[in-house]
Amino acid sequence: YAAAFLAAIPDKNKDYQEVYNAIAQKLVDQDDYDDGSYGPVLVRLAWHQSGTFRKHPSGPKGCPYSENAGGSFGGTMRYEYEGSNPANNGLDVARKFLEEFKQKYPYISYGDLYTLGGVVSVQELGGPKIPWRAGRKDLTEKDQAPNGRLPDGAKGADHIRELFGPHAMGFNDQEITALIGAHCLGRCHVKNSGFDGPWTFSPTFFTNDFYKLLMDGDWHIREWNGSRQFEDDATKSLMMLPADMAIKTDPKFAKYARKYADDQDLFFKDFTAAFVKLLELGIEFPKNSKTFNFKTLDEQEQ
Ligand code: CCH
Repeated sequence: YAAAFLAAIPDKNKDYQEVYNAIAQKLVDQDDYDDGSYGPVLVRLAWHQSGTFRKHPSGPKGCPYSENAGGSFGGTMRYEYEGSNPANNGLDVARKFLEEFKQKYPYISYGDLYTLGGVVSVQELGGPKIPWRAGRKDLTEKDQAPNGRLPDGAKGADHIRELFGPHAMGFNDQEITALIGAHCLGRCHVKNSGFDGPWTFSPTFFTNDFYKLLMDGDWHIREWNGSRQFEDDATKSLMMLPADMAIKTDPKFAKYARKYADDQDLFFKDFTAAFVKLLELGIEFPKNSKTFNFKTLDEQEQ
């Protein structure tokens, strides 16, 4: 096996808590975006930059990490091809939000910055602590993964398993179910995806509400001119994608969704492990590389 991308050992003088704080403070200062936070779109950027990783990329056979392996290592969504992938519609907003930090802290790579933005957002919006490591390196335009590796919201359980599963990103059913709980945050925008609306009543708070609403609520197909999506019977103000609904109707996914609906601590624990794995797909960190456990802004004030 060829080696995975080998991360650099971060210099001790590079203060990533400082970068964390700067991003977190901008989230607080610019609270007039969307539902009141850039956090959700930053989480989606971290995920879409990471989710292009494939164990068996369509490069030369037998060399799983050879070329175009994808993943967050190279920060390649800043380039035209990957940036304009329709699956990444709307993520220019997140990249623009973060760009000033690349200028201000030139030691941070784009891959580190895009993943760190997701970590800051999960933590600052009330989610679990996400241990994070630095050392991704900027790759070139040639290193962009082929488009078509990110999941389609209109599809169901087979599609999700194929794109996240052992032959693709390497996640099992439990991890897939835990990851999709990030839909507690944010919303769908017609101009980006053709879908519309938030999954929860509190799209700027990281909670297990996605599972509670999905599992305990009743859902019907929304009558409208847009893409096929579900609407809650109770208030007709929330949405689920066909892909989300697969988590309820597929018994193997539903088993975990039920647990997460009943136990937010368990969701936080499992989400953390799966999200760290996602952000580090295809990357080999040196043995002595440091794991950052960032303090939130609130914790630092105390
Ligand atoms: Fe997602 N997601 N996601 N998602 N996603 C969308 C928005 C967010 C799918 C489809 C969509 C994950 C998995 C999946 C977020 C985090 C994660 C949208 C709307 C679609 C469509 C985009 C728009 O219109 O702006 C599908 C399909 C899957 C899996 O099968 C995973 C995994 C994560 C993170 C761990 C977040 C956050 C958003 C909200 C973004 C925003 O701008 O509010």
